[in-house]
Amino acid sequence: MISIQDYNDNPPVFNPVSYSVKVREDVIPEAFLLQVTATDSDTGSNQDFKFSIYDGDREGQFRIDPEYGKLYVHRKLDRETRAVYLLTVRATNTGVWRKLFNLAKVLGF
Ligand SMILES: [Ca+2]
Ligand SMILES: [Ca+2]
Repeated sequence: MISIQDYNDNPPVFNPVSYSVKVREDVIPEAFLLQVTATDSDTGSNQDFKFSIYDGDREGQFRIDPEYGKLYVHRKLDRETRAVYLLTVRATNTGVWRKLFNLAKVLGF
């Protein structure tokens, strides 16, 4: 018998790859906004990945749960300071060999 071992040749894939959410400026910190979703077609530890905010949130206004991809408001928003956010979120394989990743866009307005 020959058993073929899995190699990490597939990055996590977002589905969908873009999201949008309307946010009220008086939303309380730690309010849940939306959940991004991704899947990885490898097996074992090669299909494990974590979510992170990759770009678009220099002020740290948002926070993402690394395991489940739930996006939260982290700090109070002020529409008069900034009315639109375009975040790039990333799903990255956590295995030791290859850190494959993909990106998705989240528009908040
Ligand atoms: Ca594979
Ligand atoms: Ca993978």
